[in-house]
Amino acid sequence: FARRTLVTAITGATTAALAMGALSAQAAQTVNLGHTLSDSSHYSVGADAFKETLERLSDGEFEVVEHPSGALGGERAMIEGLQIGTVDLVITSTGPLGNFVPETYVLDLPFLFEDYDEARCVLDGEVGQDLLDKMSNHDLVGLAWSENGFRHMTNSQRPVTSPGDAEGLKVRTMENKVHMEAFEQMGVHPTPMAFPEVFTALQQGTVDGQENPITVIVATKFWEVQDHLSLTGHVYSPAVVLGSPILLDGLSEEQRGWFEQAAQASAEATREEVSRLESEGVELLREKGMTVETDIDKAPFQEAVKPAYQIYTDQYGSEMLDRVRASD
Ligand code: EAX
Repeated sequence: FARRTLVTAITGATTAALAMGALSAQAAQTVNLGHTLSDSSHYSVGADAFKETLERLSDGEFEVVEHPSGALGGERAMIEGLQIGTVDLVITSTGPLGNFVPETYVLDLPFLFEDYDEARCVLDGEVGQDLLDKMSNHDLVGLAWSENGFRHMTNSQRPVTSPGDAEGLKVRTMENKVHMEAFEQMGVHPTPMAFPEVFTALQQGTVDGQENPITVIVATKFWEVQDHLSLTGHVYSPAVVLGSPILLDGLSEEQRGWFEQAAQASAEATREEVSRLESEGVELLREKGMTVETDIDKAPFQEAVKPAYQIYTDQYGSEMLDRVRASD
């Protein structure tokens, strides 16, 4: 706690010094950055890195104010905010993004990536860049691919080690039709919901379960309302640093470059935190009383969700999927 206070004091002093330096020229322009997770989460680590980098590179010309815990709304609402300019920057999963940029749905297919290396490699390569570029056709600026992590299932009813165990459970999903389709194929009842509502829905028993990366389960204290965790790793959940075109299109090339570098630094810091918590987090969740099923045979889950691929390619074709598969 003392260390945290000291860090805050130093950061505060640095920010004040930067701001005073900038004041002689012009007042710092405040930009807001929203995300749905708590201020102890990997997104917050990413937000801190963004703030530090942008304020340093711009020599105090910009000041970043972080709004964690869904203070600016759920992810879908914040993306809408970017389009109309009420929100400047967002760190979000791809959960609701396909509703705006359908090209990103390919990334939401279950069991698409084998491990973190493979996912990061695709997102950092040509396909990832292409998807970021496409966002500008939908009134969004894709700044960098960040990370949420591999998603795992939790529920309040029973340990789950097979699709049969999961059958009949009411599970909150993100507002993403590729995810919903996959869960339906698995025999669970998908209930789409914005993240800020999930904790209460679990607490009140509106839904039996949810699925999220270890990082999110830890940062949201889901152990208080969920007894069972299964390391299904059924889908990789990318995150992305998005900007508002209303802010970014008005900047000089140099200024825009600062935002791009800040987003890159944010993504790197977030990925590091995901990797760190991936192992430590499971231990913590056990200590908090959750049963943890680690030995999951993924084959029956993969088999169960297979029709989701056909449904995806019927609607969107197979070009993006082929490109992802060719580049990992
Ligand atoms: O982006 O909605 C979700 O379950 C997301 O994983 C979470 O908000 C982090």
